Amino acid sequence: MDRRTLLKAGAAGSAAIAAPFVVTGTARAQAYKAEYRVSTVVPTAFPWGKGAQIWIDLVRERTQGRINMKLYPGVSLINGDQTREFSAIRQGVIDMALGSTINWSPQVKELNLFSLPFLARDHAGLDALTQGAVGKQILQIVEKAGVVPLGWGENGFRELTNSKHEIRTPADMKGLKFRIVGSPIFNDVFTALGANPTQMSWADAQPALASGAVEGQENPLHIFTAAKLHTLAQKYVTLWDYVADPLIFVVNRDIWNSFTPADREIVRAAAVEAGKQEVAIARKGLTRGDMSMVKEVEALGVKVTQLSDAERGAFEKAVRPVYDKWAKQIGADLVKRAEAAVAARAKA
Ligand code: X2X
Repeated sequence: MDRRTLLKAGAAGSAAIAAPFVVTGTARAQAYKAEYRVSTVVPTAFPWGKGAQIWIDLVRERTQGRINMKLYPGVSLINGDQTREFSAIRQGVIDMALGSTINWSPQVKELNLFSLPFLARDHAGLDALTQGAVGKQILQIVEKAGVVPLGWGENGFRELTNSKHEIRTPADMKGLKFRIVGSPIFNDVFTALGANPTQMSWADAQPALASGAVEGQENPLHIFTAAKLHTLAQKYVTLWDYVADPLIFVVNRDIWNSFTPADREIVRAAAVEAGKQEVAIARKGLTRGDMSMVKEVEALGVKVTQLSDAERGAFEKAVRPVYDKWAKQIGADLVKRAEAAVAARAKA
């Protein structure tokens, strides 16, 4: 029996229900599944996986186990193909997720907003985007695209790493083979910088780095340390903060509709709370007052390069045509609103 049939059976109060728990007493009986499968790309050794687990634990506790969620990291429900995650949630192959805007942007073009190079600039800029009117609009777009969004988390600012030499200028990237993530905007950015980009999943990236098939990649420092990228020949890191990668907590629409209003509120509030905790974990050691994460990476024998504003500006200038091209595809109005929100941000 598939889930839809199960829900109908539940509504009709059929004895054929396979779910172990049925909520009664509301106008319509709701059939709950024995387990709700929560997808992430990385497991609980990473802030991202931790955030999903916090959500899961909060919901279990507050529903007395009525809603039993389980983490499926490695996008294992779709064989690691992270760019298919959004479609899989929409179709019900995945019940719930804490997912990256990058991975969902092939289906929701507006999510490329966050991949516009050098848009967010810093944590305050990212907060100005996700926590304000722009963030609300993005969640409405995600909802229209067919899933129920509940709140924001964060993977982090994506930094440049490679096995060959220090990168301080776009010229240093010339010809270097980079693994890039699944949205075509990354291909445009790395091509504009003179590098040689190849799109592949995170699962494929690690063996490709190990074998030297690719020489570099870009990911937040918490991904770098948890995945031990220094053991995959990544000896040079450049902190350029070119793209911030937010995460969104979502639920499949049919699953959402099957919950009682009270349980929906529990699931939503738990996502918002887990998001707040997760963002704090993702920023640990990467704030102005505490940059201990940089020391942690250096202690691994890695050279960490911090750019001056002028050096960063050279990268920004080189990718400007890509920014302008994608701003049109994302929607000029949305991009303007986002730029204004970042410009008006409270500077820490
Ligand atoms: O694939 C990546 O680089 C990762 C883990 O950061 C995302 O899923 C966007």
